[in-house]
Amino acid sequence: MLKQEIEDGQSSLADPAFRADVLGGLAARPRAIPARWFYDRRGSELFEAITRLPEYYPTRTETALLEQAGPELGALAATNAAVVEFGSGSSAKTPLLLRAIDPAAYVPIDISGDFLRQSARALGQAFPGLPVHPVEADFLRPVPLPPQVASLPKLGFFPGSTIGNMNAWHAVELLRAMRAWLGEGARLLIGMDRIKPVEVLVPAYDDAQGVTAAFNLNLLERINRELDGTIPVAAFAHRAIWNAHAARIEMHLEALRDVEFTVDNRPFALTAGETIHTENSHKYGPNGARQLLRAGGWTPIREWTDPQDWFALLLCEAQPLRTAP
Ligand code: AVI
Repeated sequence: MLKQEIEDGQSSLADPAFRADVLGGLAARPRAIPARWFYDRRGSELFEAITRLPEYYPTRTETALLEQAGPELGALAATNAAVVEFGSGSSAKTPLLLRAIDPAAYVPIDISGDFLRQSARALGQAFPGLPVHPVEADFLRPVPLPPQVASLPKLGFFPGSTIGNMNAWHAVELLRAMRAWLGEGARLLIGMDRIKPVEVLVPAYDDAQGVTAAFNLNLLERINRELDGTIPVAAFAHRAIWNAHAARIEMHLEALRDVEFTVDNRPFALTAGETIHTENSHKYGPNGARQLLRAGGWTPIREWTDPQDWFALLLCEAQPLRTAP
């Protein structure tokens, strides 16, 4: 560490974007910190634990949908396709898709290099003949695809309803960017969580074992660890709220008493009851889902849902854009 950094109490290891988002987010009204910062090592482990919770229906529902859709996907997907997965390929879902469509190549894109190499290695072992071309990148920015897959038809894979963590503006921006990277004629298989009764939604984000609470509170621990914070973590509580108007679950961290702390030597004060907004998880009805995809340049061509209509898997195509009806 440089002397000035020691005096400032700053760690030279801290990600400057994390520091900027936290300092800006704590100073803003309403206070809010982007959900992407949940995923340090501990946060990623806690998220994996969330996906196994009895209350967290999305993962098991989507996995069952993929199993069910497998044969049809195999028939619908282009032979010789390159599967391009946006996000990690560590889950059980990727092998299900790869087995169903028997692609010519697999391109996992992830921001975490370690995680990416680990899951690419595991998939390489499970599918020995399959060329795997990992790309370490933030897929929220333009992604150069490996030249080896340039001439292959593309099937994008964006499972987990991660699109729901973006507001409509950013979701459409991302869908359009994916269309630009994958090219006209490409297909996209995307998981989207449905609007459903609040009695199902809220426990999925506020489970009895407190795993989601630990996941949310870990953000404060991370700030203390990486940005020299003095946040009294025990003075905050996890809140999961269904915002019906915006059709989203909101996660917040609520101050249980008046608190004062510093982050990176900057002072902050919250009064009891004030919150820091940490995540949105948007849910879509059938029409809303299809409209969002169309706005992003993707035409839905097939849809699979579970009997309770809790989750949807949509196959879309980047058809030529037309203005005439
Ligand atoms: C990653 N993402 C789709 C999860 C969701 O359901 O919105 C993140 C999550 N947050 C709390 N539980 C799960």
